[in-house]
Amino acid sequence: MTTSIKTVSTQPFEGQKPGTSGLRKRVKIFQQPHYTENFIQAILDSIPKSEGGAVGATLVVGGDGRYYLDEVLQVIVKLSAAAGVSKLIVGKDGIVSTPAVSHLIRQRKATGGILLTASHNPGGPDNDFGIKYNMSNGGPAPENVTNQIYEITKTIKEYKTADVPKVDFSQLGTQRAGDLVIEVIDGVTDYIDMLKSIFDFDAIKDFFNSNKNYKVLFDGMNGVTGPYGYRLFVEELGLPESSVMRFKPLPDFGGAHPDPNLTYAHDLVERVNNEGYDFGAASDGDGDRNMIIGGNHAFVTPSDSVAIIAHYAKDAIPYFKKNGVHGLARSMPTSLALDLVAKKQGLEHFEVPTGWKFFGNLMDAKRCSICGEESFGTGSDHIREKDGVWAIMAWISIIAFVNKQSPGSSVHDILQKHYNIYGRNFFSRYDYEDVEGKGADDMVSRLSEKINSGEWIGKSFGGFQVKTMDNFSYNDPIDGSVSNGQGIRIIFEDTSRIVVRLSGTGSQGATVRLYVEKYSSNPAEYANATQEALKPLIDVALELSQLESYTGRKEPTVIT
Ligand code: VG1
Ligand code: CO
Repeated sequence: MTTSIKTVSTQPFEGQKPGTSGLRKRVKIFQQPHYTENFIQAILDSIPKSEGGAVGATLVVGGDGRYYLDEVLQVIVKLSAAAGVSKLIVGKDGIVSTPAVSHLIRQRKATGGILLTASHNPGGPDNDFGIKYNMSNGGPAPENVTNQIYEITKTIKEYKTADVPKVDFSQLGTQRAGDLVIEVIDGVTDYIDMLKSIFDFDAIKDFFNSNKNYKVLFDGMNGVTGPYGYRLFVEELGLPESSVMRFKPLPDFGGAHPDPNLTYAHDLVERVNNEGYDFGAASDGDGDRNMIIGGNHAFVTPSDSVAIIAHYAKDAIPYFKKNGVHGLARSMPTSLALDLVAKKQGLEHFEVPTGWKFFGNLMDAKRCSICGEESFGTGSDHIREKDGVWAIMAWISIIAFVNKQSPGSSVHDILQKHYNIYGRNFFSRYDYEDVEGKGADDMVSRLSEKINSGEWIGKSFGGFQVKTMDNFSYNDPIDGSVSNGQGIRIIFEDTSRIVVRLSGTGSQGATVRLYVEKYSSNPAEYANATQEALKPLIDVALELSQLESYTGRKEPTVIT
C-alpha cells in the first residue's frame, strides 16, 4: 500500500521542555495548531539509535483517558506512520495505566512507549494534558533523551505526517494505517496476570475468607485504575462491589483532582473513617501513585509505606521470596525510614533525585529491588514505573501475612510495630501551589547564598543545630551522569532535615515544596500526631526559608 506522506512547515514553540515526568501543559496549549505534532516529532526523532530509532520501531501507546487523548492518538498514528514506525500497541480507547504501559513495553520487547497523561493533574478542556516517552526498559526517558527532545523542539522547522484515515481504537484487534500495524489491546488483562505472578492471590483470598468482616475500599478517583481495581478486587478477589468507588474513568475525573492524598482523596478518607472500613486505598489519574489508609484515622505516609514493604517483602510477597531483594532506593526528599530497613537487612541503599527516571539504572543493574518517593509513589523492579495497584496489593499481602501470625492486626498496629523496631521518622510535606515564579526563585536563590556563605552551619534555630547545607547533586553510579540542583537540604545534628525544591510537574506558576523530617527513637512518642510532632521544625523551616514573605502565602495548599 502506498501512503502519501506530507511535510508540514512549522515553527518552534517555547517551553516544550519535559519536566520531572514528561511535558505537562494546559489542554489549550496542546490544542494550538502544530504544538502536539512538534512534540511528537521531537520524540520520534529522539529515540536513541542504541534503542533502534523510530524506523521499524514498536511503540506502546496508552493514556489515562483524560480529555484530548483521542485527538493526540490520531496525531501519533499519522506521525508514526510517516516516520516508518512498524507497530503501535494501543490500549482500547487509548486507555492503559502508566505502570501497565511499562509492563507492556517490557513484555512485548517494544522499542519504547508514549504515555498520554498529566498524572495527578486535573483534566478537562480547561486543565492539563501531558506526553511522556518511555524507553525499552519500560522506564521514563533519562535526562539525556529528554534534553535531546527539548533541543529538537527549539529548532524544529517541519514534521512529517501520513495521510491515513482516522483509526478506531474502540475495537480490539489488529488494523493498518498504511504500512503501520496498529494492535488494539485490553490494557487490563496483561497487568492483572503480572500481579498474579508477583503476589499470592490464594493467601489473600484465604485472608478475606477467614475475615469476612474485613472491609476494603478502593478509590479509583475516576482515573485509569478504576477498571483495574474492579477487575482485581471484585472479579478476582471476590470482594463486594461496595469495595470500589469512583471506578469509571472520566475525561475530567469528575471535575476532581485525581491525586491520592488526604486532601484530594477526602471522600475516601471520610468513608473509611465513618463507615467502618479497615483498609482504604486510592490511586491517581494514571495509576502510578497510591495512598494507603487504615480504619480509625490510620494514615501510612508513603515514606513509611516503602520501608514497611521492604521490611516484609521476602516473607509476604512471593516475587521477592523468589528473586531476593538486591537493594533499596528512595528519592532525596523521602524520609530516611527506608535507609533504616536497608541497614538492618544489610542491603545497599540509594538516594536519588525526585522523579522515577532515576531508579531505572539501579534496577537494570540489579542493585535496587524496591523503591519509593514521599509523593505517594512506591514500586519495585517488576517494571520501571511506580505502581499504585502493586503497592496496594503489597499492603494487602502484608496485612494477610501479619494477620496469620497475629490475628486482628490493623494498619495502625502494623505501623506501631514497625516504629517499635526502627523508631519513627515523622515526615510532612507542605505544597504551595501556583505561587508567583519570581518570589519562588528568589527564595531559592537566597537559600543558595546561605549554602555558599556557610553562615548557618553550627548555628541553632529553635533548638535544631545545622550540620550541613547543600543543593542536592546526584552522581548516577551506573552511567556516571550527574544531575545538579535537585533541591536545597538543611540537615541538622540530630538527623532532622528540611528540604525545599520547586516542582517540575506543575503547568501554571510555580509550586514550592517544603519537606520536613524528624526522627524519634522514644516509644512514648510513636503514637503522636505528625503535625504536632513536627511543629517546632516546621516553624524553623518557615523562618529559615522566609517562605511567607517570598510567596505571600500564609498557608500551604496541601499538607501531606
Ligand atoms: C512530583 C513528585 C515526584 C514525582 C512526580 C511525578 O514531582 O514530587 O516525586 O515523581 O511528581 O509523579 P514534582 O517535580 O512536581 O515535585 V506523577 O504520578 O505526576 O507521574
Ligand atoms: Co501519576
